[in-house]
Amino acid sequence: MTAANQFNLNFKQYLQTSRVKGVAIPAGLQELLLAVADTCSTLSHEVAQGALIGLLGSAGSGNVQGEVQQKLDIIANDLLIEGVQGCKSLAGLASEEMELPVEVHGTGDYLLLFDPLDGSSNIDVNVSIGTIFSILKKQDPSTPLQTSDFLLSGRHQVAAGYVVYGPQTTMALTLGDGVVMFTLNKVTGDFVLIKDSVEIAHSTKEFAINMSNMRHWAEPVRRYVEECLAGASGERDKDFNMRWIASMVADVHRVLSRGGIFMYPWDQREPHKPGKLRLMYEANPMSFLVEQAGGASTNGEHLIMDLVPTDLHERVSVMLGSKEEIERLQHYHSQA
Ligand code: AHM
Ligand code: MG
Repeated sequence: MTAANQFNLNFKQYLQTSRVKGVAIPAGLQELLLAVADTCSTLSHEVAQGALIGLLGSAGSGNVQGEVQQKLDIIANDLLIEGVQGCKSLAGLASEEMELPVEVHGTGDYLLLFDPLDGSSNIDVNVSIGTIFSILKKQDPSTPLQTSDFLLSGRHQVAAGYVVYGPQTTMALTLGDGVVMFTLNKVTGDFVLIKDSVEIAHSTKEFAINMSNMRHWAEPVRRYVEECLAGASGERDKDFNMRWIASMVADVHRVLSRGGIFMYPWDQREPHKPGKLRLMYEANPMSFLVEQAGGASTNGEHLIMDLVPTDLHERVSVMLGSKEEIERLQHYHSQA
């Protein structure tokens, strides 16, 4: 993506002046992206208030995935729906928190998918959480919205990003021509460009995985991590560092910022499920960002972006980040 090379551009100015592979961003897409960013700006404010406005704790309900919903999961979901429903270009939306898609302007051009509040287990302990979003082009805008309209591979995404609510509120975005980052100016409520051409270094010494599941992993993942743990005295000839935030947004933000890999692979705790994370509104948008930053993303056998979903809430095994490490993991899977 190219825009006037000024790091004081706000998000609206950025969208108006950018070219994606030489082409201006369609007005309808600009409108939708701005609505998402504005809602995340509001949500950032709510997140920061926490207990002061009674936002912490469980909502006492469950979502379609059988997971306990936190109050903030529901608030974030409602805010996003309300924030984008005025967008004429939006045909419909789907969320981690709702079983079925919601029609917005049925025959619009775009479909929005989101995880309104990723990292729910971190809400009450004041650790970074976020919002993940993916935008698809509706294949036939003339037909009424159906769930099957959403079931497209990640390669069909026209935009994807996340907003991480941490010490700073930062948004990463790709429109298919590189990755850019914006930080929220909490005084003006504007996202301001802070980084263009985000690149993930091809090699790394840092990995992220929930080690408590080690005994349940498949052999290729165990082999990979054991080699990392063996450090300079083992196969890898270098010492590795490990991080696990338990918010995919925050872990992927670290990977985009300083390299590394993030894994939430299939494991034997629930062998019939392909993984914990959801393909359409977690793995696909993150894979689009990572690929656009020069990294790679796989389920072990296939690039995640190539998977064709059969279910809106489909789960997937995820390994993403620095290219050399992902290639190594793919190689171990092919040998197993
Ligand atoms: P969520 O969308 O319900 O918050 O679940 C997804 C999160 C990811 O952000 C994170 O990587 C993972 O779940 C952490 O899981 P675990 O607690 O098993 O380590
Ligand atoms: Mg999530």
